[in-house]
Amino acid sequence: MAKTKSKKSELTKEKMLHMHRLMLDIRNFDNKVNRLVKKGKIPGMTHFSVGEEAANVGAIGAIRKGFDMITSNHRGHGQSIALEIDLNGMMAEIMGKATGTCKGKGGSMHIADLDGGNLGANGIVGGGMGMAIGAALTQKMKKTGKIILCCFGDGAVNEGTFHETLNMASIWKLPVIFYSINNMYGISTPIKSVINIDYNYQRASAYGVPGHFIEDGNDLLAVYNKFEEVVQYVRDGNGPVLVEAITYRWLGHSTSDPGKYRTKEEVDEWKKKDPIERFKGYLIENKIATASEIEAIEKASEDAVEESVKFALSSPEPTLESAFEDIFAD
Ligand SMILES: Cc1ncc(C[n+]2csc(CCOP(=O)(O)OP(=O)(O)O)c2C)c(N)n1
Ligand SMILES: [Mg+2]
Repeated sequence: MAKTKSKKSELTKEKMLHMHRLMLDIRNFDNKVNRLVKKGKIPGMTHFSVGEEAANVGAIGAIRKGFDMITSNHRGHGQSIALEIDLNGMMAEIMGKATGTCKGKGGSMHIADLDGGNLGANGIVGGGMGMAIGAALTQKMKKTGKIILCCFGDGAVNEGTFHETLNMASIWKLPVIFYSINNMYGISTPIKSVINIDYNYQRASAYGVPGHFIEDGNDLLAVYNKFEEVVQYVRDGNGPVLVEAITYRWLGHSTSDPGKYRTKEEVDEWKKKDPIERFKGYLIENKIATASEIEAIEKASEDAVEESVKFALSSPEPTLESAFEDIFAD
């Protein structure tokens, strides 16, 4: 098991345990959804964040929740959970129930919660980028002090909108963090086969934007520490940054992917870099928490996910009339 390289953190025990809990929630929630899809309880396509927990929780843990905002992509469960969007509402949304975060009309790929600061997941690769800079322009004009964290994958950096929005955010010095969560594949395409540079963050300099690299995106504290630095930079009015973190998805691209393009050895190698086990080891070795304290958190997370399933299964379907509601903005 690869160890976390971070030196002992200045973070409070409470914050660290909370982030550990959120990583567990992501893992448990997505594993549960995967099982429910296989049982036919969930319609449509779902994409899982299992393996990418630290890349999500470390980044979102450094913004101000309930104040700043995020945009996300098709693989958005991890980001919503890291932002502490209600698990019951998420599970109900994924099952298409009226009690879901979007009243059951969005499903897995369109979870949004404006009050919670999630401007929306998005099935269009790169689709969140335009929304992010629009929201960032609003914050700048209204001088709210809020920043936008725009999350996307490695595959999105070859979309035209990546180049357009990075350039526009740069010239207008918008308060936005472009965050490429690099799991090294866009469906079955290895990122290295579609870019002629080593890493995506290197593109930032072409737009006059600082580029930051997190080589070990499975090290929660490495992600958090980098984000603490860039959040401050952006909040101070210096304009956008591009951050890239290397991580890996353990499961297929979506529930319909048999994953033939990756070897078992490659997947197993990454499982040895499990972000959750590593952070648990860090907490225990540094005597931040005892094994029994962590067990209690593990149990609480499993219970919360079970509860979300009960809530979603017992929730009503949306009414037929509701199909015509929430179509136009007031
Ligand atoms: C504009 C657009 N092109 C293609 C697709 C089909 N598609 C869905 S996910 C995906 C790969 C995205 O890869 P990446 O951005 O690395 O995210 P990951 O799935 O690896 O998290 C593609 C090509 C799409 N949804 N939208
Ligand atoms: Mg990818």
